[in-house]
Amino acid sequence: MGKKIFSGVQPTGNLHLGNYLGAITNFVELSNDNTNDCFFCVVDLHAITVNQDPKELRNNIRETVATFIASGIDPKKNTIFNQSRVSAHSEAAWILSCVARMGWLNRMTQFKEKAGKDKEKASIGLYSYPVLMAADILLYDTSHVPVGDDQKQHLELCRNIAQKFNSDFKKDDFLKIPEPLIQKDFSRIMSLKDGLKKMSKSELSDSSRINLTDTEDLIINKVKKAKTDPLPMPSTIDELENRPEAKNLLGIYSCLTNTKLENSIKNFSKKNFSDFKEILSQVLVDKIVPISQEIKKLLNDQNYLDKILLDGSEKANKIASEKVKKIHEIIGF
Ligand code: AQP
Repeated sequence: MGKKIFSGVQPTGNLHLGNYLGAITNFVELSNDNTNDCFFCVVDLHAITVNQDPKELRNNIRETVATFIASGIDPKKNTIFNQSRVSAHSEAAWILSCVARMGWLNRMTQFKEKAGKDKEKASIGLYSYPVLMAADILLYDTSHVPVGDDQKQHLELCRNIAQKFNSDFKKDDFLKIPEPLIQKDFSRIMSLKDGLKKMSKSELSDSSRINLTDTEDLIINKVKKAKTDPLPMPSTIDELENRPEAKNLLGIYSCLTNTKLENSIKNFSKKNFSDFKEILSQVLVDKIVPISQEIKKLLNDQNYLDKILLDGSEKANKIASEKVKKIHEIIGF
């Protein structure tokens, strides 16, 4: 029997190489296995945990769908939809927020990172976001969730919530406990400006990331300017320990060319960063530019993208509303 896959991407613009290598390539691989049943969700309810411009949000929702398709997800074989169209997600999130414990949420490091020093001013949604994520996953009896390494803790919370619900209401296996699917190597792609910071959409500096809509010139320029250190390229894995930028760039190269990190290190050992960067740029251009061009082409046909979301949400709605109905029965509504 195949896997039941669910994963989401926030339509917050600037989808980047981190989203691609950490999550989307995994979505594509899983969706190519016909035995799997895959749900890929544009998580717009998650996006509004921080301020969004309504017009931009609408465009970003379409751009996320276009990115899924341009990366190789077939909308005919997989369910692509946006979360806000399926009201069961918000409903289940409320119910599960009465199951989740404050102590569990207080431990979530992503909230601490995103809220920063000013956590009094962060939205309640940003704090309770992982409960909505748990609802997203649990409504579909998901068996596997492909995510980047930064989501590991949220997935653990989702498992705890499901276990507590099942045990509180003595309904073994009612909420299926999902397994994370995290890339083995380089599950966290770092900023091009700081090898210790995650590559992120919300980072102000555009040169910190390779966007999936970047042109050839932009990619070449960003790689040229990417931070490195003054030493020649490393010649052993141990050397990478204290050289986060070298580790990140070699990791990106290895992921894109399907090369073992050890072999990439061997290939570029003691070379200048500038020689390596030229090769890395070309690899990135070859992978990203066709996706970027396809995204732009798809965005010209908004009706097509809207239809995919409409069809997907109808399918998702049937499954999710049925599950919420059962949850209502269990809890005594
Ligand atoms: N740098 C990354 N490396 C590997 N995987 C990553 N993901 C995100 N950044 C990296 C994975 O991409 C999927 C979709 O992410 P998301 O859009 O839902 O939100 P996020 O994790 O909050 O992504 P960002 O870029 O960091 O957004 P902002 O800046 O808005 O916070 C997830 O599976 C995630 O793990």
